[in-house]
Amino acid sequence: MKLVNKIPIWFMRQAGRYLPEYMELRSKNSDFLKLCFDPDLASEISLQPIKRFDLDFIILFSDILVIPHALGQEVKFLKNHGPLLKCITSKRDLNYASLNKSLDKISNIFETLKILHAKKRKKNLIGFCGGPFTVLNYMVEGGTSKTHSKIKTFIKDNKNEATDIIKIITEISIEYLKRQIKSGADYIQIFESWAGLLEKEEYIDFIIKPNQQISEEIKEFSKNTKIIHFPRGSRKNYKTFAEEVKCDVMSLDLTYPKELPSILREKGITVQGNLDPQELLKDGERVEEKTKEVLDKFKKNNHIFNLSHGILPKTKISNIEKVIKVVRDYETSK
Ligand code: 1CP
Repeated sequence: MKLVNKIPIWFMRQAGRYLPEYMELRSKNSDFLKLCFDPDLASEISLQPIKRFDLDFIILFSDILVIPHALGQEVKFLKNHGPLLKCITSKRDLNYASLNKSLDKISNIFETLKILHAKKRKKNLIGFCGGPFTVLNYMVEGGTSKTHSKIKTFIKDNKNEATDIIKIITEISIEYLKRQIKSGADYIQIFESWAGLLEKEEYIDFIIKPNQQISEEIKEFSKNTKIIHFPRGSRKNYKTFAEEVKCDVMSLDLTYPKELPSILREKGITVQGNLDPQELLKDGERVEEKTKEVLDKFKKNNHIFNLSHGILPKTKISNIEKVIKVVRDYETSK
C-alpha cells in the first residue's frame, strides 16, 4: 500500500480583514491594540479561520508591534493607514525599566494562548514575535515605510546605538516567546519581514546574530517547540540563514534561490510557503493552477502549505476555499 502524506495548511494573516466575521467584530472595536489585549475577543478571532476552513494551524491573534508598546513606545493603529509609532533614535527614548515590568503590560496575550490551548483539539497552536531588526525598523521609521531611509541611515551612522536597541528587543522577545510556550504554543514563528533590506556584514550583525540567539535560547528552554523562521526577502542570504540559524521550518517568499529546497531537505528543515497572495486576487482556475505549481515544486520536501506573505484584504473567500481543496486533494508519496 502506498503511504499517503497529507500536506498541512495555514495562511499568514488568516485572521484578518478579508474575513467578514473579523470585519464585523472589528467594526465594534476601533482600538486594534485593545483587541489584541482582550483574551476572549482575540481567541475568538484566532479561531474564526479555523471554524470557517478547518485549517491545520491556529495562529495567535496579536501583532509584532506589541513589543514596542511593551518597551514604552507609543504605538497606535490608525484606520486605513496602518501602524503609527512615535519615532525613536536612541534607547533613551524608550521607557524600558525591566523585562518583567514590560511583559506585564502585554501579559493578557498569554491568557489568549491559554484559552486557545484549551480549545485547540488536534490543531497546532502558533505563537509569534517580530524579528528584532523588523521590530527596530518600525520603531525607527514610525510605521510602514516605502524607502526605509531612516532605518538604513540609523544603522550606518549609529551602529552602536542600533546594536544596543536590538539587544533589548532580542532579550524581551526571547522571554516573550518562552512565556508563549509556557502558555501553550506548540510552534513559534519569527517574522523577520524586512530582512531583505540588509546585505553582507549588516545582514550578519542585525539578522543572523539576533535570530541565532533567539533559536538557541528557545531550543535550550524547550526542545520540542518547533521554530519557524521567516527571513522575508533574503534572496541568496536564505542560504546563509539556513546555515547559521537553527530552524525546524523555514517560510519562503518568492526570492529564495532555486537550490534552497534541496539544501533544506538535507538539513531536515521543513519548507513553508509560498503561493503569491496576489494570485488570490485573480480568477479561480488560475488559483488552482498556481496552487498545484507550489505543491509540485516542494513535493520532495517536508512541506507546510502557506503563502509568500500575508493574505490581502481584498481576497475572495472562494479563492481561499479553492486553495484548501487543491491542497487537501493532493497526495504525495515520499
Ligand atoms: O485594521 C486591522 O484590522 C488591522 C490589520 C492587522 C491584522 C489583522 C494588523 C495591522 N495586524 C494584524 C494581525 C497580525 N499581524 C497577525 C495575526 C495573526 C494572523 O496571521 O492571522 C500577525 C502574525 C501579524 C504580524 C505582523 N504585523 C507583521 C509580520 C508579517 C508581515 O506581514 O510581514 C508585520 C510587519 C506587522 C505590522 C503591521 N500590523 C498591521 C499592519 C497594517 C502592519 C504593517 C504592515 C506593513 O508595514 O506593511
